[in-house]
Amino acid sequence: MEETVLFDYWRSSAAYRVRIALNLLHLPYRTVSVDLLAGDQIGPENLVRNPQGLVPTIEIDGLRMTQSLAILEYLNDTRRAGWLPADPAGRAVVRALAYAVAVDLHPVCNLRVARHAVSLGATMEGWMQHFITLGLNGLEGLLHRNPAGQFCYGDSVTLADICLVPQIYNAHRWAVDLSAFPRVSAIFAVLEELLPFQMAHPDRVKPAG
Ligand SMILES: N[C@@H](CCC(=O)N[C@@H](CS)C(=O)NCC(=O)O)C(=O)O
Repeated sequence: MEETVLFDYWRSSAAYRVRIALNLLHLPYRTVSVDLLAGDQIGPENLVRNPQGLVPTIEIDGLRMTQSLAILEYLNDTRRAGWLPADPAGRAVVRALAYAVAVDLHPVCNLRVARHAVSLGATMEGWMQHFITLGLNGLEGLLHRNPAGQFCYGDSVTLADICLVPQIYNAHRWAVDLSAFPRVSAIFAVLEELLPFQMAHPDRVKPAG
């Protein structure tokens, strides 16, 4: 069987999503670090694998893939992970929760965006706190529409949970006040106890040195 390789950066929340997914599936993989602070993402080697100049990229099943949500859906479909409900309405709800984090909140907090904002006079902390708070506020409201269950949607892990945990890591990193988000906080408290999530935590995968 071909080796699975994840091109990753320890603090990247998009890569963190994929690490969680691989761990949930017990899929062994090797990591190649792309140092975002050193600019490796826009170096020629990474641009060949990821023309957007981003992480993550994964090599799996003889394929090379980018975009964490697309990777999660590929893993879900090929490994029958069950990260999307069986019914179309449920799938739409879970995707909406995942997109609220990965498509709306996360991109404005991306390194290249935040650095540009800082060059225009924002502070990194102020920018992050503003947009993470705004994004989590919307997510909290969406979650209250489906209050049953210990996770974002019911009692099994979905794409939404895989997106939530890296975002809360970032919220903690930037000292965002989460007291106004009780449902987000309660779900996170359950998820952070699960081993596949713990093993994907940036502190567990940070390269030595
Ligand atoms: N939509 C992409 C986003 C990937 C992304 O934004 N990656 C960030 C790290 S979380 C990155 O590589 N940033 C490098 C940069 O901004 O220069 C995905 O989900 O894979």
